[in-house]
This record gives sequence, structure tokens and C-alpha cells, in this order.
Amino acid sequence: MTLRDPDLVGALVAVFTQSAHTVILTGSGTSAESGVPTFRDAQNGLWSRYRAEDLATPEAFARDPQVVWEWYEWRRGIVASVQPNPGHYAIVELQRRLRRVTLITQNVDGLHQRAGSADVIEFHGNLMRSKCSAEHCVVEVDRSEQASPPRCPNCGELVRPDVVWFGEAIPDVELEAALAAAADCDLMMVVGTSAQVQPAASLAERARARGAVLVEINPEATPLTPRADFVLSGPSGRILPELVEALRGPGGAC
Ligand code: BV8
Repeated sequence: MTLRDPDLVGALVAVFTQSAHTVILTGSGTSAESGVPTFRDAQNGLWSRYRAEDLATPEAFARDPQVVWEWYEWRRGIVASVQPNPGHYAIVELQRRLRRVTLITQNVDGLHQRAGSADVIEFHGNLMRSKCSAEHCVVEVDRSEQASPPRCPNCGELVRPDVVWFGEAIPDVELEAALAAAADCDLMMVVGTSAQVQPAASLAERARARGAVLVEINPEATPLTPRADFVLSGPSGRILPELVEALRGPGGAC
């Protein structure tokens, strides 16, 4: 049990029950307990000779679409084989219990939606979707037959994963929604991110600058840790359910 200290639990319950707008920002650590490698440790086995940042770029795809496509097929296979973990389900419960929640994820695995979360802002896209590399329209791909990147049925250009690569802009709709939520919220909980990737990591600072309370859940320290009002050190798959339990308790009216 991480949330043992009654004063800490009382303070957390007060903050969450009083929040008029809570933003939850998640990173790949939230999916770690489902068995999805985090971004920084995703390079195991076959992919150990590549750095993720060197594969998740338009230049890498232009240089060798086959290698990049195979990397995403490998990741899609992992994501398709795992299930959401208790942390994902706890976030669904928070969305139901709190007054207003905006869920922003850096993850591209779709596990929040599979757990039951709605209105997820997919800040970096979703690797289970594919799109035309020229027209950017979503293209349905029969994955069972796709060892190589298929061609767009409309224009014939290569199909690519529907994710935001390094050096690519966050799509306008997602960026504006996330910026607005970060500016409006009175509480931001950042879960399972190393806070290295921009502009996602700056959302926490944006919320703090406007007076929001910052809660961080992570087994390790990050650049956000010194700025956090509450630092809950441990795995989100354990801490988030404990937080929900505390909110259900006698002190948590919500
Ligand atoms: C852009 C999709 C400009 C692809 C991803 C300043 C401002 C703006 C840009 C930059 C900037 N400085 C640098 C940049 C460039 C770059 C960037 O941030 N580089 C980094 C490496 C320094 N940013 C960009 O390129 C962005 N685009 O800025 O465009 C522009 C503007 C206009 C016009 C043109 C261009 C786009 C960035 C998006 C990249 N795409 N994903 C794919 O996945 O294949 S990012 C990728 O990293 C994943 O989405 C991942 O989610 C994300 C962040 O990583 P984390 O989630 O934090 O994962 P990580 O492994 O690092 O950490 C895991 C954490 O979990 C750890 O802290 C660990 O302790 C913790 N953990 C582990 N287990 C658990 C746990 N926590 C809880 N429970 C557990 N059980």
C-alpha cells in the first residue's frame, strides 16, 4: 500500500473532490503493467540495434519504410495481445467520479479506450490506425496480409502508422484541446511519463503556471517531480486503484 499516511490520503481526497476540472496526462508507464514496453525500453530483442527516436521519424520511413513498418507491426502485435491494467480501469472510475476530467495520453496503444475511457485526447496518435502518408486519411489495413507497408487505395502512396513522429506537429485539434484543458484545469495528475517529450511535457508546466495542483505518479523521479505538489512514487497499476479506494472511503464523498 503506497497511500498509507492518513494525512496524505486526506489531502489527496480533498484535492480531488474539490477539483472543478481535473486533467490526467498519461505516458507509456501507464501501460507498462499491461506488458507494453515503455518508449525508452521498447528496444529489446530484435529492435535492440535501433533507438526509438530513430525509427519514429518521417526521415526513417522515407529511408526505409519496410523497417519502420515492421517495427510498428511488432508493436501492434504486442498491443493486440495485452489487456488494460488496473491503472487504466481506475482512470475510468475517476472519469466517472470526479466533476470533470480531461484525459490526455501520449500513448499510442489505445488501452485507455479498451478499458472504457471515452473522449481520450490521443496527443501522439494511435498505432492501431494507419493513414495515407500523402493524404493523411485513415486507411483500413488487413494486418494479416501486411508484411510491408500497403499502398493508399486512393492515391497509391505508402500507408503509414497514424502516429505523430518526432519532428511532426501535434494535430491541431488534439493540441488545442490539450492546451485549453491544461490552461483551465485546477488539478493535473501526470502518470507514467519521463516528461522528456515536448510539447506534451510542457502541459504540466502550463497547468502549474495557472495555479493548478500537480500530482505525479511514477516509480522514478522526473523533471516534473520537483514541481509536483504530491509525488506518489510507485507503479500506477497499484497507486491509481488505491487513490480510487481512498475517494470511495468515508472521507471521499465524490
Ligand atoms: C514537435 C508516437 C514541432 C510515435 C511519440 C521543444 C518543443 C517542441 C518540440 C521539441 C522540443 N524539444 C525537442 C523537441 C522535439 C521532439 C522531442 O520532444 N524530442 C525529445 C526526444 C527531446 N518533439 C517532437 O518532435 C514533437 N513534435 O515538436 O513538432 C513542429 C511544430 C510545427 C511544425 C512541425 C514540427 C512530436 C513528439 C511526438 C513523438 N511521438 N510517440 C511512436 O510512439 O512510435 S513520443 C513517444 O514518447 C511516446 O508517445 C511516449 O509516450 C512518449 C513519451 O515517453 P513516455 O511516455 O514518457 O515514455 P518513457 O519511456 O520516456 O518513460 C516512461 C515512464 O514511465 C518513466 O518515467 C518510468 O519511470 C515510468 N514508469 C515505468 N513503469 C511504470 C511507470 N510509471 C507508472 N507506473 C509504472 N508501472
